[in-house]
Amino acid sequence: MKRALMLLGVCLLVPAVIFGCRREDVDTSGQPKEAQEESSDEGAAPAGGAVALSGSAEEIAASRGLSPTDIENAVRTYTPSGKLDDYVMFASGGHGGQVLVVGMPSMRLLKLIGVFTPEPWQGFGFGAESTMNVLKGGDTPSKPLRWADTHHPSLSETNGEYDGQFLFIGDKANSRVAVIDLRDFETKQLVKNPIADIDHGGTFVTPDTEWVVEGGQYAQPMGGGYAPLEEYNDKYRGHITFWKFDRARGRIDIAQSFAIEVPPYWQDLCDAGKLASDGWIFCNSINTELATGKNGPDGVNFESGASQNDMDYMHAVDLDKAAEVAKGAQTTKVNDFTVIPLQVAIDEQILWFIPEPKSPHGVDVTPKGEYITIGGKLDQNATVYNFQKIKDAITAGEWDTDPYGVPVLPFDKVVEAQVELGLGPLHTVYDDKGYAYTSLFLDSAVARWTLGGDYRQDGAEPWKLVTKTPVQYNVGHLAAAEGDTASPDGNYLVSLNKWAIDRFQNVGPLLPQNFQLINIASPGENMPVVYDMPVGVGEPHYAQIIKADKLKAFEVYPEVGWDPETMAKSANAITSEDQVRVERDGNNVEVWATAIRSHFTPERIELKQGDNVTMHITNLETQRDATHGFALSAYNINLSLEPGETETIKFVADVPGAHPYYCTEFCSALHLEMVGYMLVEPSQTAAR
Ligand code: K7E
Ligand code: CUA
Repeated sequence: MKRALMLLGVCLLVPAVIFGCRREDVDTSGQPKEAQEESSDEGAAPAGGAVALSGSAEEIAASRGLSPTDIENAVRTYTPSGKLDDYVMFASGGHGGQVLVVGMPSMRLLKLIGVFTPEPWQGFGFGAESTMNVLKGGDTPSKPLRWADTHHPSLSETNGEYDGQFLFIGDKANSRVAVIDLRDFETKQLVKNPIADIDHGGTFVTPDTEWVVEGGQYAQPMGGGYAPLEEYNDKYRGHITFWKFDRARGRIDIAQSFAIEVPPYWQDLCDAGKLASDGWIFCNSINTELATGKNGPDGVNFESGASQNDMDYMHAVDLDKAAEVAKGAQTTKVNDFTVIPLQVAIDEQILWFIPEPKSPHGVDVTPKGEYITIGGKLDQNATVYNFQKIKDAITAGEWDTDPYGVPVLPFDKVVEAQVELGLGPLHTVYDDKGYAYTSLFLDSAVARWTLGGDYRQDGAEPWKLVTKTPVQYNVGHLAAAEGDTASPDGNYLVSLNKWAIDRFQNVGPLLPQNFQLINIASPGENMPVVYDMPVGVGEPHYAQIIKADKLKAFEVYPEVGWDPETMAKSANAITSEDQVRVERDGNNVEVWATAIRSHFTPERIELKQGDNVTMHITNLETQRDATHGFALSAYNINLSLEPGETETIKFVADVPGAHPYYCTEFCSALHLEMVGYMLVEPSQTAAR
């Protein structure tokens, strides 16, 4: 403790030394020695004792039990009020069905975007037509879906660089893809895959965002038909779906999208080639054993049945060729969706298999596109493939076929390196220094290792483990700053950990997740965890991190009367209170209303039970901090009207009564007075 205090003093007194203090106080595990001592001695903070919150910095730190390393880490991440973050992380909200927007390095939650799940604050999914239309786009023909298991967010790219325009995210549970417009950070479109219930490899974009890739997962009879599991090999099929993105419209064009039928292996994660491998898509797979599960005590369950083979197959897809074939006559339609049949994919040399060890997970293309790294959940290695060698093997015509006739390239001919990392390697990201970082699920660690080829660092041995940093715990994905682009930034890495057993206050048996910020700015063995951020909404899976200055969101909508669905001025907008009106045609009533601090116009709306009501409300405000809400409990309506926004609601006035509607944002001193009455006269009274 004395030594800690001494170091602390030096570090605090000489800011330049703060970073110099680091090396001697951190062992190669990346864990601060002082913190280890502290936690074994006295615990991180005095329990029940008084904490000095006044006094010198040294006194406060000593009182809170902070080591010099803790203080360094605080200095690395602390972001004072009013100072903005350098990066913004878009993280999947997992079961929450949302996207989390997090500032980095402060790890402050900036926003939670409703995507697949109704979100009350944004009025997403509570009557506003613009949002109801989005949610309905993600429904099945028979069921409304209002939940999700969001997995992989993907920022739009131009020339392989994040351009800050759009964000996509996949819903594994319901095989859906969402489009979020980063001008207003709102969800604009959900598409439901018409040929499969469930996916996993969504979403990943091509370097110019022409295609949004959604790989499948659990095979089914394609399009949702029935077949007994005894007919699994013949009747069940996997898919890889390619959604065509129309950037000008900001929408996926379903008519131009297509899928490739693939064998009933379980396709897993995907990634898009870039630069050297532009035009290709890579997806790993599991269950090449074609296990079908057990029913009762006999037989083999999936967990062991699908883990027998030493090798599964990475699927390599020639997307340029596939896109050509998808326009032609060799395709079929499944539930009205274009599908390239498996045999056509084989004949046209669209689909290639590449052996990958053992129960693989993750497939991650290097920044310049020359290599592809695969993790193996039951392997100790990351396996690196060389794209040039893949092309050479195709040209050389040396391949076997799998039972479905898909060519399988020889492993030895296409592999570049196998790097022994530890237990349970999953996902890999890259930095600007020639390092790769792989999550080790079973080790609960992040491995840093060297790349070879053009990434090779002077004097460093290529394809070699450099160091491992323990994380807490059960790491899944990693996200690196600008990490999936052609030019990653380095600097920061986030370890997306599951079930943080002992990191936070106990909040009951369902454990928060843990985003751990790791400083990867220094080369070599130094890559410590510097911050923990609990995530209490769902398992986040994946995130992407963009430089903050690439985001150019609207401050307010460009014009009063803006429709966030069309991102243009609404035909139903009115721009002043003079234009407020109620028009009745039989029992169809249309209302044009406004909101401005601190009143709605009109404040009385008189209806008759059974009226078909259409109401357009325009927020006339043009200042940034002037959002108004519109809550009408009797009709389950809850809107958020951002400055300039026009929103439409439609309902049948089937609940008679005198219903107040009010503004839900504390918009002014007289916000509580921002209210109106919707009077719905009962029909029997009307008849009298
Ligand atoms: Cu969680 Cu990318 Cu769905 Cu691995 S996946 S962890
Ligand atoms: Cu408008 Cu409160």
